[in-house]
Amino acid sequence: AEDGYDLWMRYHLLAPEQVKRYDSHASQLIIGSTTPTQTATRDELQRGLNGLLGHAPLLSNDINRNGAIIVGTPSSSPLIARLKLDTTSLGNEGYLIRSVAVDGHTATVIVANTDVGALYGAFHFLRLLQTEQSVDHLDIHESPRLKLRVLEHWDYLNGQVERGYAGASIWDWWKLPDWRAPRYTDYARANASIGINGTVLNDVTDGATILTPTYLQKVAALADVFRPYGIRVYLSIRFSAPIEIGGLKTADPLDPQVQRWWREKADEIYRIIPDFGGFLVKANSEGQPGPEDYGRTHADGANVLADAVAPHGGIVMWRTFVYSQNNPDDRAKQAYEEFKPLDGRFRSNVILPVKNGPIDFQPREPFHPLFGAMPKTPLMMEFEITKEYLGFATHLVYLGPLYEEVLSADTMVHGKGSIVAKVIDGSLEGHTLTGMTGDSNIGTDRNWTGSDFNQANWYVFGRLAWNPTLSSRAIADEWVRMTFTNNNAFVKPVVDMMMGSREAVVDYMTPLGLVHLMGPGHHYGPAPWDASESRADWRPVYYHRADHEGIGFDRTSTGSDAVAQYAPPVAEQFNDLKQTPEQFLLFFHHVPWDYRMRSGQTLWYELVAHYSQGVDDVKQMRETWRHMDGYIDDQRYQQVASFLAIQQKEAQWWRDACIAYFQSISGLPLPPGYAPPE
Ligand code: GCW
Repeated sequence: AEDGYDLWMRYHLLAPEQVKRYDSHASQLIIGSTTPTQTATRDELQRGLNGLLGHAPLLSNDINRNGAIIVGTPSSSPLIARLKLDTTSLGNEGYLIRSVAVDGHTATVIVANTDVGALYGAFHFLRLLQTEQSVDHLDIHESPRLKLRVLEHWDYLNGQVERGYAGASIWDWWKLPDWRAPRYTDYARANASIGINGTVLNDVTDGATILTPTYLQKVAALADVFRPYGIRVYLSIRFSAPIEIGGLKTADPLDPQVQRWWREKADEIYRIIPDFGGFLVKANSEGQPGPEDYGRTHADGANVLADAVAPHGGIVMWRTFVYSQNNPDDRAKQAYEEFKPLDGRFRSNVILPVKNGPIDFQPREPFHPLFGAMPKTPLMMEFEITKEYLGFATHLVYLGPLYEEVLSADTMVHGKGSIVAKVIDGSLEGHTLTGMTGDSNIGTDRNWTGSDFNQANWYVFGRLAWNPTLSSRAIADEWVRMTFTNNNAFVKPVVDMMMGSREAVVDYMTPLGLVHLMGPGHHYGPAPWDASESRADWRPVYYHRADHEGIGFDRTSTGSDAVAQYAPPVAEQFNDLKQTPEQFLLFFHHVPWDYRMRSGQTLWYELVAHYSQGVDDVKQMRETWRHMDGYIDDQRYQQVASFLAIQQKEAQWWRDACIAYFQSISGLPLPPGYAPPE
């Protein structure tokens, strides 16, 4: 049955003419199997080629016919060493795939400096076949642009997943460390196939229990399963752990006892997990404990942990998503205000995850002003893969365009071209500690992610973490081919549908720069009127600020002046009503309802038009999908169709609720000819 479990690694038999085409490039497989990673690579190639071609190539030690596949490193394979390929620029994780002649025979070599690099190369080679690309005259040279490519699981030890819409946590803590579910291996394969090399197992607001000896044994078991696939394990830690499980009176980072406690805890962890990645921390945010509880800074807090893991080569990811205070002024400013002054005060093994936008993973936000603002500190991108604010599991929203929009946004800190991708790949300021982290959408659902199309968001995250300048359309294209079919009659319309899906959700939820109109707490469905939360900055009304005159949050120099956190050319643009891109209009400006938009329409009419457009787009998506019947298996086809029906119903709910509410505030009539809600 096609339940989506195999993700993009389906390896179904290709069409006969494709099999024929690739057969001549897969006659023999020459690959070592002395390390666990080599074995995993061999198994994957055999499984993949067996599936795609109907038979696996002969495993051999020597080349004796045309069309061999030779995999390995110069140090593990004498055959590869003899080729004298230049691998210096590949680093530890890169690879070459090249068509060569060896001893008078044609061959494809997959070469790296490490076993894991070769594994990545093997997955790339399989992808070429899965997407029916040529494997003649190959000369591929790949290495990751970012060092840390991390999935962050917001999983609690009780199995619950914060903002998870795909079932429970896949970590079965009760049965670990003894039972290592096969699913852990499949998880590692999926991640390795897209280059993800780190996983944070527990939620950033999880307690301190995971640091106790019993749980560390369980963590070590998972680390053992992941290690052959090049994946390191990280843990979220609770800053008050020295009190909670250490019996200390304080967690003050400048207290010598606290420092010793963290050092000893790190030593203990590395004794059983020698390649442990390090810690992830959410401190002094949304009620979490942190160094500020003791009058210390984020740098003091991060550094005590950094010093503890440094002797073992570990790192600390110290999150910048902070808004501990009730923020009557402007929550969007807080991260910058707290962190910018600390630039240069962090140890060299600290990296700061920064969410893509200054609020919180909204359907659209401008890029976060911290990007480019902390030249002396490595920053990593934090994207949310799980669709907390984008319709949970059912709505079809491909996040590639969102990620790409942010990565290609120009911070202008060193003039034109200072794009966010260059901040996080380290090239703008010369950092070598670089990375991207994604808040995972994975759970115990058979299809892992709650819907088939949500798998694409895991996929695109990994591909962009490998290379943040890739095109989200190209990634969607390869994902569709691997996940569904190579039939162009399917691929083309489905990729178009995916590419448009993000703008659709922006339109039916939060057009023109609006944010956070979702129901507080659960974040599902519209509630722009909601003022029930005790905290001002948890109320939708705090964000849209609609009144009789107009709508939007004034973040200009006459308002909260959040624009001043951007580099001058960007600040100037956002500060000016006329120059602000309309997609960010209400994020930066409080605009009169009768303001003339570029289209010539009033803001009010345009707002209504966007909501309608969003619904129309979803109708169009359903129509597109209706024509896809028969191209793929019925099981997945039907579920997507049902989910699109839910999405349409809910897009209408969003449109009608938001228009009705905003109309009650603006007091304006609906545009002439506006169709009444069905
Ligand atoms: O988006 C918000 C979520 C919280 C989450 C927080 C964070 C882990 O609503 O559930 O907590 O972000 O990123 O810390």
